[in-house]
Amino acid sequence: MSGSVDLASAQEPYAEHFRKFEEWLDAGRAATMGYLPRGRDRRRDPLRVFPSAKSVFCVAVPYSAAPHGFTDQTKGPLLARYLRGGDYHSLIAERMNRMLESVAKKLESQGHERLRWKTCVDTSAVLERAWCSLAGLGWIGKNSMLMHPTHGSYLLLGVAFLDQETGCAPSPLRSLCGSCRNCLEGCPTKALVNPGELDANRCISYWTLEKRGPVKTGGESRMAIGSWVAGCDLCQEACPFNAKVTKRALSDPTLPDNRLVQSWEFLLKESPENYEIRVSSTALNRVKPTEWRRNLQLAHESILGDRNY
Ligand code: B12
Ligand code: SF4
Ligand code: SF4
Repeated sequence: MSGSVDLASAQEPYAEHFRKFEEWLDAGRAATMGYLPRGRDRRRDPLRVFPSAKSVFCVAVPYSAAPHGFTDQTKGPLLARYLRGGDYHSLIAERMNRMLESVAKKLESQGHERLRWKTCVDTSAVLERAWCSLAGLGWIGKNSMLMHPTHGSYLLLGVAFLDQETGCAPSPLRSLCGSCRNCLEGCPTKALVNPGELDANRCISYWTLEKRGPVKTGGESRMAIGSWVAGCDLCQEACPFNAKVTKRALSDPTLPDNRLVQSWEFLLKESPENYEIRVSSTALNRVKPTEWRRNLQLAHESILGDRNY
């Protein structure tokens, strides 16, 4: 799915997104993710990211909704679904660049000025969900995900600032969450503190993907990690808009790319060097061997209640 929106016409609704972002930062919800407050001014003003920006081209790319890892927790761990396959940062950016290159050539052949752009796939100080929602690709669900009525939330986003206008005004989709609160209730650590507001300090995804050093969780929270070793999909699994996409994925005969799926036995014996080589072409490469080891230990202890590592 793709869409676009001009910066001039998006000013007012974008300011509302940015206000939410600032409130979130000021409430300490970003935990130790220092790059978020550091990029505050660039998120406020996209011209600081790409000085000639006039519009934003956005994509939302679905990924397999089939569980990623072992459903029998005693055999092996679970990983977030979005980590399946190659590293999405480069894959989506390359795809967007190819699309924009062909648009640029077409425009040039029609006598227009050469189009220039900057692609950002989780790599720059950009509020990707905000831009994708303003470009009409979905609404922001109570789990804070960009949601689409047919495709649910198992979507990865990409944004490119263009130096020409596309003539598109903001067209956010109306929220279809209604009175549902499944995601808030389904989060085992109560990290969704209000509809659309996630406190990273309490989130398994943050603990396993972003937090450096020890994860200080005790009792119930520690047990809530379950077999998640990288990311967490529970607030998405709880969502009725993902039920259909999951059913479709489970009945798809093509085998998903499960290169990261390994048993506890394999993982607990694996050397840090081997881990780095094994994950180098995937988005898991963001998790360094020390944190990976910590995640394995936390999850294994949470599932099997022992320290057999
Ligand atoms: C930091 C970060 C995290 C943090 C914090 C998540 C969070 N909810 O803020 C942690 C590590 C916890 C995380 C987890 C995940 N992440 Co993340 N993450 C990011 C990152 C780098 C920045 C997000 C950010 O700025 N957060 C701060 C909050 C305040 O901003 P926001 O999430 O954009 O929220 C906006 C809306 O909530 C909006 N809003 C909310 N309610 C309302 C109401 C109204 C009326 C309005 C106007 C606006 C509004 O205001 C905010 C500003 O626009 C983005 C990439 C990027 N550059 O944008 C990926 C990104 C958001 N993550 C992504 C993914 C896939 C995940 C996980 C699913 C991974 C996993 N399985 O573990 C989980 C999902 C957890 C969840 N429920 O959000 C995708 C989301 C795709 C989608 N469909 O939405 C992104 C866009 C990466 C990408 N390029 O695809 N992530
Ligand atoms: S990713 Fe997991 S821990 Fe974080 S808000 Fe969603 S369900 Fe809760
Ligand atoms: S679980 Fe319900 S409230 Fe949460 S995002 Fe999905 S529809 Fe919205």
